[in-house]
Amino acid sequence: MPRLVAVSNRIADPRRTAAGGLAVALADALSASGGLWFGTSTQRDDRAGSDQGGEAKVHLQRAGEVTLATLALRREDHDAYYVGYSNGVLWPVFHYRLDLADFDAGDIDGYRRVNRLLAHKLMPMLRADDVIWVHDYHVIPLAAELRALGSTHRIGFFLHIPLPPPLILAAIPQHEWLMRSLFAYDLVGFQSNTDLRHFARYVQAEGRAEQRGDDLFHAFGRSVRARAFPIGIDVDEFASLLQGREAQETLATMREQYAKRKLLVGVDRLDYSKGLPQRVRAFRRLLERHPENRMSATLIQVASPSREDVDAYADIRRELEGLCGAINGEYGELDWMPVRYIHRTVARRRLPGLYRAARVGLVTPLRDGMNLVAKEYVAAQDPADPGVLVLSRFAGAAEQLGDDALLVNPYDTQGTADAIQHALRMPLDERRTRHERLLACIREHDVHRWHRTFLQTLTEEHA
Ligand code: GDG
Repeated sequence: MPRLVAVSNRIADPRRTAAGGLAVALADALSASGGLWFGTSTQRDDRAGSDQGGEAKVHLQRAGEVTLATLALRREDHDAYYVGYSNGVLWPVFHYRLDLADFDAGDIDGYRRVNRLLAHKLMPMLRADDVIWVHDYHVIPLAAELRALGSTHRIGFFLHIPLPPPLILAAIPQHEWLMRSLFAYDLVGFQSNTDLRHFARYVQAEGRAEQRGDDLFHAFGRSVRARAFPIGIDVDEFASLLQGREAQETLATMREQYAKRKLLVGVDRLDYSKGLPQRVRAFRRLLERHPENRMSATLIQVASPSREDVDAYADIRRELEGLCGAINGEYGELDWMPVRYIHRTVARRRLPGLYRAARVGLVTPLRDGMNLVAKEYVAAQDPADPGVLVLSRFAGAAEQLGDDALLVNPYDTQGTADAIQHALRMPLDERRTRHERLLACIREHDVHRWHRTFLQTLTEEHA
């Protein structure tokens, strides 16, 4: 079996629960082949020098069978590559938010420089028959940089976030260069069929690509295979977390404190793509139009801190905090607050207990590659008395879960409020039937299947 080398901006120690399902899943794939996981470090190192790396040394650490390799960047490089270009240009545009993209500040030179540096540092660590799997928008040009250094490895890429339609993508001044660099991969994976269609339309229109067969695209003198590989969670890992002490404690506390209430839960990074102000407005509309929910429906919104060095994130935080304060001021009673807003990271071991206590799971992003919280919420429910998932039609997860979740348009405040009301009133039979199908779906399309099918597709043409 060839060794697997995974590359992503951040890496996580898979032995720590806090790392989450993706790290665990990647670790499974990496452990089986004694693999290497390479990414940037949270440390800064001003000796890192030019794009060839100067004095910078890769830091190596063993985690069971897996080797973790990290590179510290210069502050200036990190700011240009991560804050400026990745999160100031690519993240907003790929989530259809041209209004939030800062094309001037987004430093393309820094993005290129860091990708070249990563390739220079990775290349000497590679063995001839390694298979390389590159993750996400921070490192799109990595394969092109590796090829420039002579790599002939099988290299796959998975985009965790959505790919927007061609005309939105075309707003990025370097769109052609970015998309052309995808053709240095052997396989490109997207979260959904919608993203895949956007890719096909883009390369046909802008790259005059020829599609050969179902998933093979030829353009820019190279061929690339592109497919949808919807990511999932590790359902059993999540179920076993639910049995743990912290989750059970959280569940018991919630049940005791909210014995007479109906809980709704939202768990998101505090990100403008997650539609948090829209969600709180819909909840407020629910209380306004369906007053029987007052003194009862309680929204617990965990909004974990994220990318606080990017301006747009400070704005969304202010807006959300203002809205939560206003709704509590207007509707709150001495013994009932409609919204509990928590701007901290809740321990991962507690999350399943929180999900299980909630009658409604609110997953209403404005745009999302997949959204794993939707799947975690389903996995944590009691099949005998499950809660209802209210899901945005703009989450990648809607392609899989859309028939059995209550689908909403998060921009439609009234429509979302009505769906929440429907969820709160849904009879047990219907809740059970929907949940059974949702659970079967997330089990079938779990994270193990995701990495297995991706890696099989990446390596199969090798034979
Ligand atoms: C990107 C794409 C795609 C959240 N708050 C806390 C916490 N979380 C955990 C959740 C979940 C994960 O973070 C979030 O995953 P999502 O999929 O919902 O969203 P992104 O972080 O934006 O991820 C997304 C994903 O990549 C995978 O491909 O699905 O579309 O945007 O696991 O539970 N975990 C803890 N405390 C929190 O407060 N411990």
